[in-house]
Amino acid sequence: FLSNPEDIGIVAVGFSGGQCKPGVDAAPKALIESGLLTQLREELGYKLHGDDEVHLYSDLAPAEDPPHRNMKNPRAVSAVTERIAQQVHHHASQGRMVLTLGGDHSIAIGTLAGSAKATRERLGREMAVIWVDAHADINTPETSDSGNIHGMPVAFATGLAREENPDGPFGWLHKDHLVSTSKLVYIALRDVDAPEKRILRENGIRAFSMHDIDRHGIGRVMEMALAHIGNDTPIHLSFDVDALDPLWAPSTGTPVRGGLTLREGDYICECVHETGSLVAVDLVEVNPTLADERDVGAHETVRAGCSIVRPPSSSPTTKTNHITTLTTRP
Ligand code: HAR
Ligand code: MN
Ligand code: MN
Ligand code: MN
Repeated sequence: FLSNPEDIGIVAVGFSGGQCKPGVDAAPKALIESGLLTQLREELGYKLHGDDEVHLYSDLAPAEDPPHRNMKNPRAVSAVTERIAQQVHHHASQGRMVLTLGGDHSIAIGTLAGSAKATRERLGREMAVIWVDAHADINTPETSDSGNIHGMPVAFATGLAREENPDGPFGWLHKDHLVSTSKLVYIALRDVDAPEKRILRENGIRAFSMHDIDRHGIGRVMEMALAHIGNDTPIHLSFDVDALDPLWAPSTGTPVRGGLTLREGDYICECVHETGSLVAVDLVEVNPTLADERDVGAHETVRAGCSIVRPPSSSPTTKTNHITTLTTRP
């Protein structure tokens, strides 16, 4: 049902206001300079749409932005995500797959709103979300300890953190923008706050932790995740680079050990791509300024991010990437 599966809308957002560490705003530029978009365009033959500009949205930051419901930078994050929602909606309405390069994970309030609304309007369908992350990002402003909005995007996207005042921060979110908790699946969780565990349990949200991946293997976990979503359901994939183990992606604001291998991360994306139902992808939380002593961390993390976004170069529709030549004996 993707009318233009070869067309990708690019939204590059250098925004860091959903958390407190500077540097995550430099990610889109670093990803683009390392050749991500050139590869999509020239090697893989996608038609890219966008304004070839990394949006910083500094103009949207209000002069004063005191805490609201305990959130830090509430008006700035609200204004930026509202703008992102419009951009994503614009691309998705024309049947383009939308690739958003963040930025911290608060930007997903905008990407999910834009693609959920466009999917309803264009396909008359409710979209599913696969959230790949070490964290559940489902704190409400009231349950969050940190007040950082990058720990809350799923609560806003599902309506669990609804703003009653339509003129208040995030008052722009309407029911057309929302995602159902029954269509949400988590993969790679390993650092979930106590109130978040309660929210997941009370809403019956499907979650595959690192423990589940160890027990069943990533192959079986992807089968179960996609079975939960159901065939032919439009999918928005939101990939936080901290889902990967810090061995592969150390340059991120809140690394948690015991994560996915780069191959497991790639495999998740390949499986979702193979469904043919992908409507949007976010890649977030790459922070190229948080390098390790040898200064290889940033480079490795950017490379990992590129690997995650890039679809398999042998088209999965031809199934050639499943043929393993290693089993052919002379
Ligand atoms: N749960 C914590 C909070 O609410 C930490 C959130 C974490 N960071 C992220 N998001 N990188 O995935 O503040
Ligand atoms: Mn623009
Ligand atoms: Mn996240
Ligand atoms: Mn995370």
